[in-house]
Amino acid sequence: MGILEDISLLLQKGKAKKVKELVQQAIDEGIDAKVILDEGLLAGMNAVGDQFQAGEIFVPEVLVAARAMNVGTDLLKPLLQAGKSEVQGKVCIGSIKGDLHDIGKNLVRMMMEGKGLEVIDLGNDVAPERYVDTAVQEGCNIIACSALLTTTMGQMQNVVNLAKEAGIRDKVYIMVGGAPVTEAFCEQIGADKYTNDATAAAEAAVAYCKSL
Ligand code: B1M
Repeated sequence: MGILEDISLLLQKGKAKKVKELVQQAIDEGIDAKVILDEGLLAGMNAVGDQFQAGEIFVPEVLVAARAMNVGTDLLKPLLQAGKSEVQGKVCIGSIKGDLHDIGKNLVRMMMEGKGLEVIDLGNDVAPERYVDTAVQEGCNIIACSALLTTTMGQMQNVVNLAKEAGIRDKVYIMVGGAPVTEAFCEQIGADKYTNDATAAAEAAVAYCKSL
């Protein structure tokens, strides 16, 4: 069994200390940080999701796996952020109202910061008003919303509507993402950009800011 599979399996068991050791070992062996993230940590987290859906594990097990994921991601952070560029731009990001999932949102923030963008992290369970108020007060170029639940993604429509009401719709680029979100949904709610992963989100944010 390879080291990436070991990382995935240990993450599924919530063994944060072991995950940390193996992620460090994988880094020392010269495995690319993105590969460790995708084929080790994220593969493990997806398996956790499948087991949870199948009723084989429950919320406490998912939580310890999430903790192990965060420990591993922290180690990869400096490597994933290498090669910071000098782009100017301010983003406010959060997991949408009703949604407590923040691992994906944290990855998006990390990748955006890694590209040199200034990111205001509003946390999770963020009301649409808060994104828009922050964008107005802080002069954000981008509002970035993450949703992991089909029951919360609809709140993103309220962000778009409120940005219109606040008169900032033409000044702010609204980005959406998260597992249940799609390109079609992005178009349907009148948001500006859907991306399916953190790297693509950061690249799209940079491309937008450079176009200003
Ligand atoms: Co929950 N959960 N969870 N959960 N959880 C899911 C999402 C679920 C799919 C599991 C399942 O049933 N298979 C399911 C949702 C079903 C649905 O709506 N379709 C689910 C459920 C039902 C629930 C609860 C309702 C369970 C309950 O209480 N009965 C509950 C809801 C709580 C709430 O939010 N109100 C709940 C709770 C939890 C925990 C708290 C235990 C924990 C979250 C811990 C935390 O985040 N701090 C948790 C977890 C960990 C998961 C799974 C297992 C993993 C999610 C994750 O972190 N993935 C998840 C199953 C799964 O996804 N396979 C599941 C790794 C992360 C990196 O991926 O966030 O998708 P993701 O981010 C990706 C992309 O989506 C993208 O970039 C990342 C990759 O680079 N991305 C963006 C994300 N945001 C973006 C924004 C962008 C662009 C890209 O632009 C702005």
